[in-house]
Amino acid sequence: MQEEFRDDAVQYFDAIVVGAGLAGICAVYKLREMGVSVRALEAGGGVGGTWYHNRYPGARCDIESLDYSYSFSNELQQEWHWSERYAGQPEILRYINHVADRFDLRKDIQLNTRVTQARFDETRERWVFSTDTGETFSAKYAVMATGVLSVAQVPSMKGLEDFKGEWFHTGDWPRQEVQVQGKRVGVIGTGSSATQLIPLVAKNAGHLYVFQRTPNYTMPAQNHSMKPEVEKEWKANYPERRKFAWASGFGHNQVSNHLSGKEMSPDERLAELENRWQLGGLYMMRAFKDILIDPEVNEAAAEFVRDKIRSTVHDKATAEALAPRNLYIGTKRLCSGTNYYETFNRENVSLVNVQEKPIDCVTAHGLRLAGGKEYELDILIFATGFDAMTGAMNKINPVGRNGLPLRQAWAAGPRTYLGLCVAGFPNMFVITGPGSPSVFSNMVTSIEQHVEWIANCISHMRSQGLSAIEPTAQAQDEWTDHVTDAASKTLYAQSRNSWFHGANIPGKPVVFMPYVGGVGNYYRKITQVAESGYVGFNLSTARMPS
Ligand code: N01
Repeated sequence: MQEEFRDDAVQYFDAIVVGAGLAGICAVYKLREMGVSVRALEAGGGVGGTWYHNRYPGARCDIESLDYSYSFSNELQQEWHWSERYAGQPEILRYINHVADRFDLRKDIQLNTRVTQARFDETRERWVFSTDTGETFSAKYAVMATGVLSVAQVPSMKGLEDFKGEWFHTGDWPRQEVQVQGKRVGVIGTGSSATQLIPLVAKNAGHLYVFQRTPNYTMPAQNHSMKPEVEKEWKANYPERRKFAWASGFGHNQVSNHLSGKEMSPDERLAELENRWQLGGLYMMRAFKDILIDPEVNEAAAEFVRDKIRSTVHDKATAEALAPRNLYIGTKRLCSGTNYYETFNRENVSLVNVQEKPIDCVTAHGLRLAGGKEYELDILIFATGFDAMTGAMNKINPVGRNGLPLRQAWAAGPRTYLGLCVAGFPNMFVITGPGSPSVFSNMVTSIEQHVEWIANCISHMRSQGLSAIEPTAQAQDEWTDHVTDAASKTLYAQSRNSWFHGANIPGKPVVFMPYVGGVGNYYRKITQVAESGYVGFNLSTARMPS
């Protein structure tokens, strides 16, 4: 065989994994286990991805800890002790670091290294990566573990550069503690991050102003210390628990009610909603099988939550302002928090409606709304979300076959086959990409499913001497149509003003990005079919030694 030319200035691996969050760590573990030489390139100063950057006060997962963890090692899941039902960010970050150490993964992870370019070299059928450290890497496989909520979105606001106080984004929170004691703090946004942060900031701030544009529904998390009997039961039954999660719609062990809200009497419906409220967090979305399909059933749940808001918040006008209208519950990601609505009963908290009078600009000393009213602030917190699902990939903008940049391929919205691969981008795998269940699931389950698929695919390619794999345009088109079609049968299609649709980013195509069909069932079957015989893919045999 012909000897491949190797450039000393280039570092060669079988696979480059971009990102060392939960997905990247899992990919490094799995690929290394099968003898693939791998290097993960991570922009952050530590492993953890989302959990490294989102260290704002109150950051916490809303999937139960025992579920939101890797299943790939029984020893790991047996030995790790979660201290709370829903783990907070520091504990999840400790867990990820523990995994990196326990499996000796750090030697294959390069921190403080941002991938600035990725290009498919068609002659060699290899990916070439450039980084902000000035290095070049070459790899047969590009595994994009870039995260779905990893590009923080600071809305463009006039005057921000003139602000004399400090400002932060929840998704890019500093490592040192932010001192809010006695200060005038403004929070822009009332999504998941804000609803977790607000109660904790309110406890210490001199005064907290919450600038709300669209109220969302916030469930009580009902978090508590881990109950020893619960942990014991899980650890005794982990294989069954994981199996259940993998076969379920959402990738976890939350039990769904399989009845339609319409099959229940008003009293039964109310009892079920109360039960879900007490269970807390995302359990509400499993109250009825048609909660995201039938407007009437959805409205019953929405009104139930509005009543809870009214009975919690003392000031009537504030309660009404916090109660969402014309928004199907769950079609903007449901929030889960602790004492969120109660916080608005505090003397030092004010809700400011910026729907009627939007924020006009940032001034040297605070925020000015349209109409001229100004709020003086020492600290401004943007809880304004992310360029979700496509942001990180588009930022790298990989260049595939025929010089096609991803941004061009996705100009009208992301197109993938199964959320895993993109036509024209051979040997590039996206973990939990658009078109996969990802954000509608327990992310760890979806990550493990994708990593397993990728590992099996690479193993198949190696055993068959294949040099490149990519989906056919037809398979990708059919899958993308199916993703859209599945969403069109739900209430998501009628609530387009969310990051699920990319609507929070000016100029981004408004297209529903995740797959609502669930992790188990059809998606599992179709990914398995795709794996057995690689239906829907073009495969090529080696032109060059790899
Ligand atoms: O961001 P968001 P997030 N002027 O996009 C407002 C996951 N997550 O960081 O709705 C005024 O949900 C915006 O208002 P509007 C979870 O998947 C999970 O909170 O566009 N307001 C909205 O209120 C979540 O969904 C966990 O009108 C502006 C807010 O900012 C996802 O991350 C915890 C504005 C943004 O809400 C993102 O959540 C945290 C402007 N110019 C996050 N621009 C858990 O596991 C934006 N807004 C619990």
